[in-house]
This record gives sequence, structure tokens and C-alpha cells, in this order.
Amino acid sequence: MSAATIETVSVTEFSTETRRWKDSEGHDHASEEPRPATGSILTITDSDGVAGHMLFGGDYLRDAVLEEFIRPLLIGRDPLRREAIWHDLYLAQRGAYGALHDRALSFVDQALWDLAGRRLQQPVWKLLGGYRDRVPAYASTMCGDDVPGGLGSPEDYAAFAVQLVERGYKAIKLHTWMPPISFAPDPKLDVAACAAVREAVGPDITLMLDCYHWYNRADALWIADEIAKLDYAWMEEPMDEYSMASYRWLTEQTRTLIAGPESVEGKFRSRAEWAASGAVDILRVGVLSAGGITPALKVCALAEAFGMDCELHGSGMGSIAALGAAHNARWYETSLLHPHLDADVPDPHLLRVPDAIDRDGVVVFPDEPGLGQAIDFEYVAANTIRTR
Ligand code: LLH
Ligand code: MG
Repeated sequence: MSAATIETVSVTEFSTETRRWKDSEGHDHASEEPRPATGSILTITDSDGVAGHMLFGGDYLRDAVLEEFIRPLLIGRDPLRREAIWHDLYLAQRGAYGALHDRALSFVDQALWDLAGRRLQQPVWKLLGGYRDRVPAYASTMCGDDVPGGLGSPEDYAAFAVQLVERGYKAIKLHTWMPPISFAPDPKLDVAACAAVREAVGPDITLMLDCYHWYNRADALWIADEIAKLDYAWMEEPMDEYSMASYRWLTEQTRTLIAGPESVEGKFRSRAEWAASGAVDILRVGVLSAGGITPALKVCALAEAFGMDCELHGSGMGSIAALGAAHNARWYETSLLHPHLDADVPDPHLLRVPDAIDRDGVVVFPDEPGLGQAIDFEYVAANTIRTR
């Protein structure tokens, strides 16, 4: 039987609405009213007419990236040979000098997994081994802000944490204050927020901290030691992750488990250095930032070999698929939450919230073939700006 081959690679841009906005440093904030937005879908179609899709926001797959790198490396290939395609894209990155970024690899990899699931009529999390069919989610808060009724003080975090526990969450990760919105970074304020939340939710809720990302070693160690007293499960990214030596220094000295890296480039290779150096206790990887599900799973296996948990950064159905495979991952990180945002309401281009959290704070994985992104293709068709 001859294999199907990839015939078309296209991006559809459509009008939609969002209830989030990003500040100049890329942190998400809640919007009281929905704002107009442009969504994009990468679609890869094979010679049997089977298509795989990847939904994304932002202008990340420009014409030059599609024309110069992606189409030449995909068209005519067997879409099920993801590892071969991913490896060729990875090799092309060196000479592309940043033009072919890890997000592009991630979108292609996820669209190819979606295609595989649709072709084989199976959900991707099951194709990847189906270690589990559900996972507890931790509520990941937005950063602190200066919005009335938002996240302006330790008391605000405590009040929001109570709401999240009432909603069913068994774990909460605080993102505290980061410039440019609100205050200057302040270790004492971070610890005060951690203490207020612990006091409000009691001892049985798992808590984590992701604070200002550019503290120095002394401040990071002080915060880590203080939150150890509050029984925080881990701390992440309190310092610039380009200094792996600083993380090794911190990890060696504090009782709080240190998780990372999140923002460092280098996919599984940089994570191998972090694991081998003892720079963290919990190894992290993002499906979006590390080039897709395929490389993220290599990090999970690497962590397993080192006897470490692997923590998947970021929400999305690619993370859910990876969580279906990795038995050393414990939690799903929700999209960033805020008191002004009802995360149970889907964006208009979705049929439902694809990673819905049940009343026990658990995500039950979808049964449908592919990634289960719940894209409303009728809405997309009615609101298409252009397909290229
Ligand atoms: O700085 C931020 O806005 C957050 O740290 C954000 O990047 C978030 O994705 C995160 O760190 N999650 O773990
Ligand atoms: Mg983080």
C-alpha cells in the first residue's frame, strides 16, 4: 500500500474575539470586555484528503517562513513520518538564524499529530501511549496588576485562591508581580502573597510560586526558604535562566524544590544539561516553546531517566496529549486565570472549552480523533480574512 503524501500546507486567518491582552513584556492580562483579535490555523492536508490542524494566535507563520522552510520540507512527504520531518526542520534552523523559530516547529509537529489522530481515528493522547485519560489541573494565575478587584495585593491573591478552590482546583500556582504593570519587584511582597494564600486555602491545597524572573541569587534563596515554611511544592524561574550556575547554586541550598527551565532555548539538549548539572529538582518543558509534542516527550523521558518529575509548561491540547504519554508529569497548567476572566466560557471560534476543568479540578481527555481542539470550522469559514 503506498503511503499518502502531504499535498498542501496553508494558514487561515480569521476574525474572532479575545478576553486577554499582552503587556509590552509579554505577560497576559484580563480584559473586561472582549477585544477584536485575529486567530490562525495551520492546516496540513494529505493526498487522501485527511487534514491536520493547529490553532494559534499571533502572526507567527509568515509567508517567508512557509515558503522558504516549511513547504519545501513537507510537501510530498508521508505525514506520518513526523520524526523525519521534525528532524529536517530542526537541521534547517541552524542556517535560518532565528527565522525558523521553535514555535513554527511546534505548530507543524502538532498539526501532524492532529492529522495522524484523524487518519487513525484515535485521540493523540492515546496514540502516545495513554498512560492516563485525565489529569488534575493547577490553576495558574495571571501576574499581579493594578486593576480594581484584580491581583493588586496579597489579600487579592488570597480572595482569588478561595474562589479557585471553590471552583474545584486542588492546586494553584501564583504568578506574582512583574514589570511593566504595577509595582517594582519585592521579595517581601511575594512572600506575603504566598503566606496569605496558604492561610486562606489551608494545608491540603498544593501551592507553587512563579515570581519575578530577574531576582538575584540572594533574593531568590530568601524567597525559596520562606516558602519552604509555607509548604510550597515548587518555585520556578526566580532568576534569569541563562545562568544555569545560579540555579544549581539555588537548588543545592534550599529545601523548596526548584522547577525549570521554562524560557531557555535548546529544546531537549538544554534540558539534558540542566538535569545532568543538578540545576533543578523538577525538569520543565513546553510543547509550544520547545518545538512540539515530539521534542517535549524526549524531555519527559530524560527526566524519567534522572528520577525526576517532568512539568509541562503551558496550556493547550498539545500539553494534554503529552500528559497522556508521560507518567512522571503530575499536573496540567491551565491558561492564565484572573478574577475578571470566566475561563469556563469558550472563545467564539471554539465549540467548547477543549481543556475544560471538571468540578474536582480534573481535565478529562477528549475522545475525538486528533488533538481535540474543538475548533468551530463553521465560525472560522464565516469569519475568514484570508487563506494563504
Ligand atoms: O511571566 C509570565 O507572564 C508568566 O511567567 C508566563 O510566562 C507563564 O506562561 C508561566 O510562566 N507559566 O508557568
Ligand atoms: Mg513559569
